[in-house]
Amino acid sequence: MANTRRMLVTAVETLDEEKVVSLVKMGLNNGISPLDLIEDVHQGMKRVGMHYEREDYYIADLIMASLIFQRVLTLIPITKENGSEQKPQVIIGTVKHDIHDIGKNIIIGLLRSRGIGVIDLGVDVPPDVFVDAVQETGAKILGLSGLLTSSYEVMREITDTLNKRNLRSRVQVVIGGLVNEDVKEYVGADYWVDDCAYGVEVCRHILNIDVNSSSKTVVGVV
Ligand code: B12
Repeated sequence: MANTRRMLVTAVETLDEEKVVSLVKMGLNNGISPLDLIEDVHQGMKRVGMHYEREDYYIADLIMASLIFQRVLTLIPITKENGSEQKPQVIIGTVKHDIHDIGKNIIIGLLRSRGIGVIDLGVDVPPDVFVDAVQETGAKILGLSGLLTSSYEVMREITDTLNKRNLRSRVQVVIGGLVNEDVKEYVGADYWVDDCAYGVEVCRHILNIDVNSSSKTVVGVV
């Protein structure tokens, strides 16, 4: 099983679509969890990004990688919505100037499949649109996705605007994508996530606690 997973990361890295497809099918048949398979493909995508940075891959290769991921998602059943979705409690979008949406769409699919209502604002979303959505819906979680360095500034503008409009205490801000603890601090967010299983756990955790609680510690990962 560990071998299949390692081979999957490499198959994505080398953009070998047919091998990726057969390894994902093999993994599912052998009982590897769909979320683990998604994370393996995610790791492979990160390696594709590193090749692009080193200039031995080009933009066409990034596009190819995203097509491979989209195909993988058609093989993995977990992103199907079920019928019991609740009133929207989570707002998610990719921030202004950024059009990366694969991770955002995975998280949205996972949350909906667990009955959590999500409003998807799409990609390249201006700060005011996020803030208006918080005000209008009363959602408890604002999820910001961003994979570009320039996205951090936009995320910060969003939390600044929430503060100015006295809405910050009404919502927990979760950032995802190419983010880390430093970015979380810079942005003024509550949580950062770069793994889909953990992202779902964070959202479930927030929805089960008093939003105004000062505790930001997440207990347990799926
Ligand atoms: C595929 C890809 C593309 C595709 C995107 C297709 C699409 N529909 O999304 C295309 C070809 C369009 C693209 C374009 C560009 N890209 Co690009 N791209 C990538 C690549 C290889 C993979 C991204 C991806 O889909 N990963 C898989 C998903 C599943 O991972 P994820 O988004 O991180 O999501 C996971 C978690 O983070 C989390 N998550 C994500 N969002 C959220 C939100 C919430 C609320 C939560 C809880 C969780 C969560 O859940 C997901 C599942 O685990 C990355 C490399 C990398 N290191 O990531 C470069 C990368 C992001 N791209 C990069 C660049 C430079 C570009 C371009 C500027 C290239 C160009 N010259 O035009 C453009 C920018 C376009 C724009 N304005 O946005 C750079 C960014 C560098 C930087 N630091 O700014 C990267 C890092 C590559 C690199 N190393 O140089 N790209």
